[in-house]
Formats: sequence, structure tokens, C-alpha cells
Amino acid sequence: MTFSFKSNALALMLSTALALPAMAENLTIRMSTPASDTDQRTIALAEVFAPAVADFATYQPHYNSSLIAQGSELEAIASGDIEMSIASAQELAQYFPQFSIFTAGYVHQNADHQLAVFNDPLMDAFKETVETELSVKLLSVMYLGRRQLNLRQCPDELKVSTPADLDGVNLRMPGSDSWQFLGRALGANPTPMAFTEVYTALQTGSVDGQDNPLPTVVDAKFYEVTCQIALTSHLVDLNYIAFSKEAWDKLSTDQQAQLQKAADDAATSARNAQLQKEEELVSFLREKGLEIYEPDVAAFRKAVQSAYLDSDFTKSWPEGVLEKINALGE
Ligand code: KDO
Repeated sequence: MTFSFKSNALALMLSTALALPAMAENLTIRMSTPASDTDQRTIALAEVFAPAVADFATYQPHYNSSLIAQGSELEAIASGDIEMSIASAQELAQYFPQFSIFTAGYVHQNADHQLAVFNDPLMDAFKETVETELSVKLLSVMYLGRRQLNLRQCPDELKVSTPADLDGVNLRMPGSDSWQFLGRALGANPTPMAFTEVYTALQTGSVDGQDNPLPTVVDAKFYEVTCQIALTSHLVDLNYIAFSKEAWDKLSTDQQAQLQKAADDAATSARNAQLQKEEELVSFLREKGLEIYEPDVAAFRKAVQSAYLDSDFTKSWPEGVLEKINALGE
């Protein structure tokens, strides 16, 4: 009798436990990024995302690549060393070449277009591949901004009008194939380098320039060690909020919905802040002494687009996706 009572109770306990949805009580979300704590994306994560998940998760950010080297964050999520990052399409393209479509110059037209592309069903297959093959969920898209050419040389020494003017210019680009290709497509001589090393490289002259959106030029103080910005807007750049599937699966359905909303809200807040900064910072940078001007953007667009279309990258682009992306734009 006793035995049978105990085993019934045990069976009941077990079946109740199995029927209960997963519910994390305190999940630690370690997030690593090359960005600083004053970057609009990391501010939004700390001020919008973190409080919105605080009842079941502790957000633990690591800035300036202090935990994981730039470009290794996805691997770190997959191996359980961190739970979150803001990952570039270029990093994803290293695992899944089809992501190179989002690394190509002049494909995304603006922040709204970028968002429409991310939320369109065309992204489903991309997201699913990352989730099943890397155990990483792409929750939202964060707008980094329009990348511009930021050079040490002043325009009296080097004025940029067309890609031909960048011949021989040592342009720092982040360190993967798709970034290097973009640097070459712009007409420059690309040099791979981690973000955290760029300031010193500009200061010492080991590179002639770098490309980043205006808010990054200001946040990283590149204006202190450069003289001009040519507004090529060659890449409407993004980072995805990348999240560990293993951590996600520990959450209840409600917690997952809460975390998804927190990520979306943070991305919206960061996008608005970044757009506003892009507007405002032109005059700030001029006050700091930089010359800012528009080169022949049509010439850059033509050269960059044809470099991509003539390259092997297009072979990995799923059929019809470029057309769908274009159709979501203006
Ligand atoms: C950079 O290294 O230039 C870059 O802008 C690349 C982006 O994908 C992203 O990693 C960014 O750096 C960092 O978040 C720092 O802003």
C-alpha cells in the first residue's frame, strides 16, 4: 500500500512537472558588443530592453568587445558563452553566404526599408536557417545608420567625387570577406581591423580612413583624428538582435512574448535616436572642423552595384529575393 501511494504521488508530481511550461526565474543575459555604452543601440538595450525583462532576467552587457572579440559573438552564443549580441549581416554571411545580400552596398534604401525587409516573409527562411543551424534567434533589426567615408586627409589633399578618387586609399573595414569586398567596390584599398583599434590607427596614420555612420564617428570620437566625411551613404547598415535559442527555450511562452516585445521596443527606440543623431550631427561635426560634403553618389552607386552583380556573392542569393527587397522600397 505504502509503496503504491508513494509511486502514485511521484507519478502525479512528475506529470505535473512535465505539464508545466518552462518558466525561467532568473536568466542571466550576457550581451557582448564592440559598441560602447554611449552608443544609441546599447543605450536602448540598457534602458528599454533590460527593464522590460527584469522580472525574469538579468541583463549583463559587455561593451567595447571586452568579453568577446568582434566577429566571434555568434559562435559565443552558439557555444553558450553569452546569450545575446547585436550581430551584423556580415558576420552571418560568414556562416550563411545568402546573408551577403544584406551586406551589399545600396541594397537597403533607408531605415524604414530595412525594417520592412526584416519583417517581410522573405526573411523567414533566413531566420529559420540561423535558428536551426546555429541555435541563434534573430529577434529584431537595429538601425546602425548610413555608412559614410571618413578620411584623415583634408579635401585640399584628397577630394572624393567618384570611386576613382579612392584609388590607393587605405580604408579600414571590419574584418570579413563581405566587408573587404565592399571596401574594394568603393574603389579603395581595404584593410581589415577590429573596431576597437580604429581610433589609434587613424591617429597614427596606419590607415587613411574608415567608414561608419555619423553617430558612430561621434561616439567613437573619430572626428578628433580625421578631417573629412564624404557622404556616400553606401550602406544602410544594420545589426540584428541575436539571442540564444537555448536561453529562449528556458522561457515560458509569456516570457518569450515579453522578451520579443522588449527587443522590438529597444530597436524602435534606438532607430529613432540614431536617425535623429544622423540629422543633428552634421553641424556638430562641422563645428569640430570636419569638411562634410556629397560626392557623386550616383557614380558610387553604379560602381558598387555592378561590382556586386558581377561577383560570386549573387550566386548565394536566393532566387527572387533581391527583387522582393527592391519591391519593398520606394
Ligand atoms: C565597425 O566595425 O565598423 C562596425 O560599424 C560594424 C558593425 O557591424 C558593428 O559591429 C559596429 O561596428 C559596432 O557595433 C560598433 O559600433
